[in-house]
Amino acid sequence: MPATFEIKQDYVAEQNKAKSDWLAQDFDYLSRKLRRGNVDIESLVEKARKLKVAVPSWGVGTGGTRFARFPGAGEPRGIFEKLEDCSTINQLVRTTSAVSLHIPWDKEDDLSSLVAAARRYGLEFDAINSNTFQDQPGQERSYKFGSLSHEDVATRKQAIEHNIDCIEIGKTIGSKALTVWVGDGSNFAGQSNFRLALERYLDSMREIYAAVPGDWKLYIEHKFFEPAFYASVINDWGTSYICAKELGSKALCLVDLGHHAPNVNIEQIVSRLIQFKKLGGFHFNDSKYGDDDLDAGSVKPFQLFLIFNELVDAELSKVEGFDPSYMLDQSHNVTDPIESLVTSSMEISRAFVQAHIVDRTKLREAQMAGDAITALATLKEAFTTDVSPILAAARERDGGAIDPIAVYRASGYRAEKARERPAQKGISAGIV
Ligand SMILES: [Mn+2]
Repeated sequence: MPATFEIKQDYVAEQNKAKSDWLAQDFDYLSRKLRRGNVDIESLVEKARKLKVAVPSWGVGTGGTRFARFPGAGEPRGIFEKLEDCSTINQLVRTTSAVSLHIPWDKEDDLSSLVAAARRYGLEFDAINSNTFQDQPGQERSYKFGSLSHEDVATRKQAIEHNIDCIEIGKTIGSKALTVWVGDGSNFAGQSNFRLALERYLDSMREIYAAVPGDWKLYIEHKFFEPAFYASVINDWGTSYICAKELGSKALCLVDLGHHAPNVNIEQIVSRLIQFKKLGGFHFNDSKYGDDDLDAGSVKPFQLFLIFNELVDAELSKVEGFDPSYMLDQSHNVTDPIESLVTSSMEISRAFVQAHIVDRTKLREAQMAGDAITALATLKEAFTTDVSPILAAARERDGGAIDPIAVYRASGYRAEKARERPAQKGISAGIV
């Protein structure tokens, strides 16, 4: 393999030097400010260093809409180049050492080379995602009218077998979870029998569940619309919860932030799933209307904070079995995908650290006293605290960049990749 451009560790360290004095000053100020509220800044830095967010392999390519896709320069042309970009993201932020694969988009016959490449980059494989929402070349039966819930038993069988193939791939590369999202649903009233469709889905999922290893998790991802515009089979968290409960302890619910109607109280859904031990994890993104594409924290940072408020509350309360996986799932249509994923991972860390600042004793007292003003003010105090110096210090201590976007841009990585990776006709990587 010819040597390809990479951002050298020395380069990151050199770039950090120019910012380290300012960081020390900001860190010191924040440290003193937090101490007034009996918060130890060092413990927050350690929390930030431990947080892990998986990057989606499909996120490093430019996404698109159903209208068009505008490819960027130097896009990865296959899974090995996607891993290279994922490694660059992790090198800068140090919280994204896991990559979530999507089969068949990332199908690779030589799995041992894939594992070796990941190891070389210091990456591991997170949940593996199956795909029965589009037809693949040479596929015998079409998913036009559904997959796991299809009326036709042979089509269901094909979709089940694909999921079992994904589990087999996952076993080889070290994944510990399968994420199943289906595009099944209907576009017209009367097109589908709701009850029978869900029964067929559950029957199919029971077969997949049986193939899931004992130390794995099976994530069920709900979505209220799209590609089906009248009704989705797994339309909401309630349906997801019921299916996870029907299937058994390995089955858990995955919450994709963009898969809810506007203004739905997602933090409350998260709380419910925590309470009933069915929260599997997240696909983080943000949304203004009905998409699931925008960068995490870019539209509703307070919502992201409130979700982490629930998660941190569960962590501190030591809720039994609480161990959610964090993944990003976005479509980058107008940005350099690396910059979007870097920024988004930092927003996840920001919300997580801010949620750790919440004075939970004060909050609880306000709740018991019926003091809504103080309760909200307690949350807002944490949410309005600029924890950037904590995040920067956590990155720097792990060898990452104090200012990841600045380092990335200064490195010329994208221009180098544009030279190394001339565009190929027909590449469709990145469509979510
Ligand atoms: Mn998703």
